[in-house]
Amino acid sequence: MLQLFGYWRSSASFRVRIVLQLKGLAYEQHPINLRQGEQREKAYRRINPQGLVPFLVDGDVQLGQSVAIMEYLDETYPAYSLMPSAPEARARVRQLVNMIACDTHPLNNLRVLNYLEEHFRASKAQEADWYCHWIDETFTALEQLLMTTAGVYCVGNEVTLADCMLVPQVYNARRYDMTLDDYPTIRRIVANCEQLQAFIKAAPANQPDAQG
Ligand SMILES: N[C@@H](CCC(=O)N[C@@H](CS)C(=O)NCC(=O)O)C(=O)O
Repeated sequence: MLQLFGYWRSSASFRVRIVLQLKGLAYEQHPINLRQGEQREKAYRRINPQGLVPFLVDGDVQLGQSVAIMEYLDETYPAYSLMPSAPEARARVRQLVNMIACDTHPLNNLRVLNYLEEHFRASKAQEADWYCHWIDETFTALEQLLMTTAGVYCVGNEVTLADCMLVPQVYNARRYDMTLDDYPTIRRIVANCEQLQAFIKAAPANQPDAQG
């Protein structure tokens, strides 16, 4: 069975859980408690030297990085494909994926926030400002782009990897009480995704390691 090392509130783990659920793949979860720093311990670094979640084990295949994992799953388990077939639409999905994976999430990761606090004495309020600033930057551009690409979902009327990225990023925004009033298209797409069982089952609150 597939093995997923992750954490309930990790948005990168959430992305992978959505893909697993959409494809109906059975998997075993191995929670790594990020708040307790388990990701940095030797035992976990032996599994993933980068000390980050998620991490997937599929037999002999051992893989870190959520986007690589999602693409691997999509290519290895093609039922319920999460990429369109037309090159332009595929590129569009990748553009949206990268806006979140490369230009937003890394700036707001736990280790980045910890570094701001430890090395620059950032207060919790400054950290929140930083966090929301980078989400706003991307969501402003994303909103414009989605107005031209979206149907029911980010690109047309089928769920793609872009939706598997967007919903966890909106989860992060909500954790910081962002209203998302300026992003009606993002809100509409996320509401559509959140009707699907796969997104509900993959949601942080529904994970075995979820804490109140
Ligand atoms: N680019 C990586 C990012 C992974 C990542 O940063 N995961 C976060 C949780 S969402 C993590 O493990 N953080 C631990 C830390 O910052 O110490 C991916 O997409 O998998």
